[in-house]
Amino acid sequence: MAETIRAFIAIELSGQIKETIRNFQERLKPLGCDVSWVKPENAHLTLKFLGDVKIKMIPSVTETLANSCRDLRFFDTTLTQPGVFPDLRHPRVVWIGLDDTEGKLGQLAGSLETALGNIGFRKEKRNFRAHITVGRIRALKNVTQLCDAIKGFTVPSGIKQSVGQITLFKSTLTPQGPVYEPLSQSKPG
Ligand code: 2AM
Repeated sequence: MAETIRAFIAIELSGQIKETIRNFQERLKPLGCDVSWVKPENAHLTLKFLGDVKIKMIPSVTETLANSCRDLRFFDTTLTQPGVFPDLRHPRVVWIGLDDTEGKLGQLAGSLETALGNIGFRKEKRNFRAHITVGRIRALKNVTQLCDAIKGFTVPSGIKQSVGQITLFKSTLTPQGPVYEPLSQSKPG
């Protein structure tokens, strides 16, 4: 069987954003919900989840990312308010948003989707939503309190994230949680 690695493409986050995520989680943790919290140092904005990739495909993934980045111009986005997927009545994923009112993040994710589709990766069926997952709800325990606290949390305004580099990550699932390792970084041309 071919050797594979689990991989995804993401934007790495600033220290200030990770600190905001930590503060948000600290507000929610005492509510006693059954949530798997993302370690703030591991938090990222996923642009494309690749799943299991044959190791011999990695160079062509890296080349595709470099080509997709060639036309990218640096831009800034800002942190927006938190929310849940799929909705407040059935919360499964707790996230904090990144502003994409100009659609630049969506365009970046879309161009990666197309370029990676051309080398055989399956297209994502869900529409891109610019979000940072901060927790995954394991069981519906105390979720009303959790959702109230999420609605009541205000992310400070003006927390910036520059988008000028995308990272290909290897993800290793361990009993202590996922371990992410950057494999390559692509910057605008
Ligand atoms: P998320 O931020 O939207 O939750 C690394 O595992 C990242 O890949 C996760 O942060 C998650 O993005 C995304 N991911 C993991 N498993 C996935 C799957 N089966 N389908 C789509 N995205 C997935």
